[in-house]
Amino acid sequence: MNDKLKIGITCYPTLGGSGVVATELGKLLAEKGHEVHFITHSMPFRLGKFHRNIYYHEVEVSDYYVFRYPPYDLSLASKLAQVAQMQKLDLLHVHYAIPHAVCALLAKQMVGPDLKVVTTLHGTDITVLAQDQSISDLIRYAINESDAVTAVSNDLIAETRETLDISRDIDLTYNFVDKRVYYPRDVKSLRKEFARDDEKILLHISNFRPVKRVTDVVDIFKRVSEKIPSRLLFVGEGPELSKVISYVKELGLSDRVNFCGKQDDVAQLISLGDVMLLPSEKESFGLVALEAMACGVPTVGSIAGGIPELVTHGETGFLAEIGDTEKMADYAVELLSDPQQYEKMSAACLNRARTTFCNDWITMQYEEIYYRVLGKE
Ligand code: GMT
Repeated sequence: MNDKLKIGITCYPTLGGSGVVATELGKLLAEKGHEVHFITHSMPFRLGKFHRNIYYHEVEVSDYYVFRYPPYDLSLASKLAQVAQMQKLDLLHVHYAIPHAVCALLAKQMVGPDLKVVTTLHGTDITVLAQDQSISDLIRYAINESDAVTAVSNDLIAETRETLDISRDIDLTYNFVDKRVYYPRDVKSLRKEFARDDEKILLHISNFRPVKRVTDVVDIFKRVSEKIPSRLLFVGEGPELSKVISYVKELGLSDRVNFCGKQDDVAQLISLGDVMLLPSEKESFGLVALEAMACGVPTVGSIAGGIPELVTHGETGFLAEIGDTEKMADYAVELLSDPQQYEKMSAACLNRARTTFCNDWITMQYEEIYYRVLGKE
């Protein structure tokens, strides 16, 4: 089946992994000839320059004086319906059940049943919001009423079923990275600005939310740096940043830790690293570990959520129980002090990223889901 489709995509345009995956998917679908319409409150941050077949429709929130809270959800639903009708969209692919799937279902009611709704679950609406009784019925409704639902790991599918008592089909569609962007970059001269030749570089990239356990990253690094000359690069910003900066100072590590702030071209920075640290408490997938894998950089992290589906323990990285920073540090030391094992693991990373998580393959899976809901199999 190679009918060209008209697809509306809604995501959190500025939010970490889910925004990146939604935007990259849109770009890949557009390259394949589909017409893609992003319907979001601001330009998705990875969209960048002009792309053929891609259109952007901004959701403007009405701030009428009777509203105590500006109704973003209603503005989005109304914009989704308007764009769907005007552009004759075949389907809306929304990322996150709350609020996006609920808004898409409302738009479908307005437009008619031919407009299909595909919802992708990324984690937080299941692992956090669904615990809240006041909203869990709405999340269940959004999931059950979507024409198709996908989730980014088997772990998230299991948690969705268990938490919300859901029995409908949920398609597993792993996250992916674009192999033309994520590959081992030649960063020899840039590396000199961050570390001496005899030093290893450990990396952590996140939005510094409490679930990322960023102080564990510092603990792991402290132990590693006692045995191996090394440096730690932090990329990203978020609520725990000040706490982490103080902790680094308190442990006397300031001269070996760089805070790089928010960065766009992370493939370049990841290629500087020898190990990615991801000791999260919750992680439905862990896109950053895949970005590292695609650059040949193994991850040392936690056995949390979907991470073990992505990082094969002993092959493409090492995993320990959440909070076991001692073990994670031991694994990192083992890896960094054995060049042969490192080379083997780095090669396994490249191979796994280019097969199981290949962008062509995952894009095709989404297309199959679209054709299925449209009855065009
Ligand atoms: O991790 C975050 O705080 C951001 C969040 C997002 O919406 O981008 O990440 C979630 O979706 C990503 C893309 O599917 C996954 O890689 C992350 O694991 C997931 N985060 C959590 O489950 C905490």
